[in-house]
Amino acid sequence: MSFNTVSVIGLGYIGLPTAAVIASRGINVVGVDVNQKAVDTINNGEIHIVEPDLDIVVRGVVSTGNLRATTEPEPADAFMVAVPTPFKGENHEPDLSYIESAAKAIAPVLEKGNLVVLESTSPVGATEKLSQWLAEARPDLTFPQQKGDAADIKVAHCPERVLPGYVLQELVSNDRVIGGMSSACSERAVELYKTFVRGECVITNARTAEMAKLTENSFRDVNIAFANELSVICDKLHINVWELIKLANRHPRVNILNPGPGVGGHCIAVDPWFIVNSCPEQAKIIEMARLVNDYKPNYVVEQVTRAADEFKRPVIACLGLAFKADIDDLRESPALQIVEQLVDDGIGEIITVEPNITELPQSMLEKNIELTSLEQALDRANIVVVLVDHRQFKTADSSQFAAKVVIDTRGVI
Ligand code: SAJ
Repeated sequence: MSFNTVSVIGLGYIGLPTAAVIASRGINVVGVDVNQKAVDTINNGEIHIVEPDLDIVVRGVVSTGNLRATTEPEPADAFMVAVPTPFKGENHEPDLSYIESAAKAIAPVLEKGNLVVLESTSPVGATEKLSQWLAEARPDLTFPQQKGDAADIKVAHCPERVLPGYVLQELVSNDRVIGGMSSACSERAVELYKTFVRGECVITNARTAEMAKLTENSFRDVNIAFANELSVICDKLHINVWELIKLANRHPRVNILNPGPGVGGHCIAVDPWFIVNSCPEQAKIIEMARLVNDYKPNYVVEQVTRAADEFKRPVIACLGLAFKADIDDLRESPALQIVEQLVDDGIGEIITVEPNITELPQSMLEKNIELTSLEQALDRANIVVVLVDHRQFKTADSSQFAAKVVIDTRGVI
């Protein structure tokens, strides 16, 4: 009943660390990705994403031959699908096309006794759809929706829950929610996860597992929206929101998160929409939280615009571009959105500081946005906008900000 070969479909921020950790347990792992460049990079023992220590683990498992990447799926005992699940259109409809493509790609190599696990964060019902797509492609095999525990192929959902920046620790230490399409599916999936997870593997059904993941990220989104709403209220009432939240959190049953310039990343700003899309009439708070958080970058732009009105053509230093502290990931970043909006609106001369990158993305270079050091930025700026609570900003000498107009969206100064 052991796993000799595990195939991980999708070698991105979740798939690659998962593949590497399983390979580090001595299991033969075949990683599959449609991106030939990513496949070549991994086979060279290098990585195409940024995650602390991942390069060391990947180099190790590629050199021992435990991890190999390819663009074409091969037979394996288990398949773990870790592909993107974005949304599309105005109604934030989930886009399951990557899951469908993955299903079509692995179906030809499936064999009786195989386990297929969906790891991608998915709307409720996606695991059933995955199983349906597999069944359509392989009428010679039976699937849980037809045969329950007796099916040839076991299918389960086990949502990833790792925090970018701490992926290698959390992959091993976090508890896992395992939702099989039948009990036998869950049990087989637990066997797989037990090969590398030290946390508890808690069994449920596939739909509940899907909803559990969406619930976790929606909970965080709603809590951040509450903090963001408080920050706007506090501005109006001339109260320091950071002090307020610190005080309120001294209550033993209050735990408010931190306001910021908006919610970024590829999870918290996306996943709640899957719930809203399935139950638009019922998911009122969840939808409102999304709207509050999505409005926050506009509010920051309004704040900066008001401050800039006091100058002729101010130099505005924007500190931080990443979507959160101490990472280099600029995707879906509210900080980036704010900077681009300020440039488009022609509000002064914009300079940026992002200690975690060496070059700005093309879209910013095209707008002639400058990337500079913290010292240079503070030297030149009339207005300083703190957009990310990077370590370098938290430890900066606060007297350097004394003569500036400071808009501190993260409360670090
Ligand atoms: N943020 C705030 N205030 C806070 C906390 C976060 O404004 O108090 C902002 C961050 O700056 C960032 C965004 O929210 O822009 C999201 O950051 P995050 O650290 O809350 O979450 P992610 O997107 O990096 O990772 C989340 C995690 N989910 C939860 O903590 C419930 C992670 O465990 C999930 O695995 C991940 O989503 C995912 O892949 O779904």
